[in-house]
Amino acid sequence: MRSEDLRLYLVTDRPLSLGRDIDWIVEEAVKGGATMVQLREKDCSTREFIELAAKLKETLKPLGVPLLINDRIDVALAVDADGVHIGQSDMPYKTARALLGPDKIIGLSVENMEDIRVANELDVDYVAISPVYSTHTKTDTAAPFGLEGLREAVKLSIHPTVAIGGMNMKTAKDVMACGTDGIAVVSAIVSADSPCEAARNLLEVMK
Ligand code: TZP
Ligand code: MG
Repeated sequence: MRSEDLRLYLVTDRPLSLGRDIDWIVEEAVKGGATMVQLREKDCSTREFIELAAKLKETLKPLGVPLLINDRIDVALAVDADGVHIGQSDMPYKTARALLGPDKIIGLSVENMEDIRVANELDVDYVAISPVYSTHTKTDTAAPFGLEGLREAVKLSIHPTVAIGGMNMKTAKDVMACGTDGIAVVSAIVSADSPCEAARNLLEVMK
């Protein structure tokens, strides 16, 4: 994985997609410049998860945009996705790495400075600083880092970082100024009238 892939990282959310097809949202976002995609499904059968993932892989592969699967190592293996994103309560990193092998991307959410110190001892591909701001999209989060905390977290991490939680047109510029490699975005893209325009505009303010 290249750290540039983290620049505009789309995380999907079907309930927030205003009834539109996930495949369409992803395609539009990538047209607008999204650099990586994570399929995140919280309420979905395994079969449907695999079907969605296989479809997205077909869409993204020719575009050269990596597809990661949230939490589900089995789903990632089933569709030969580019990797997974795991949280602090998901499968332990070392177990996920053993199952996926050395070449897949594994990203890990870190929720405080201690999580970052622990991640520094692991060969994860990136860490997601989670959350930077509190957000309606995910309410069971740890305390937000804020900009000060994000700056410190980026300095402490030996791995590439992506900021998540409350990333939008108002926050993206200040967040990037903290030195992070990119932003991971849910609602500001999936709930936008035009996910393509939303992605393009975000990249513009991040310059
Ligand atoms: N993990 C930490 S915050 C978050 C996730 C999945 C949701 C971010 O959503 P939004 O709408 O971009 O604030
Ligand atoms: Mg998780």
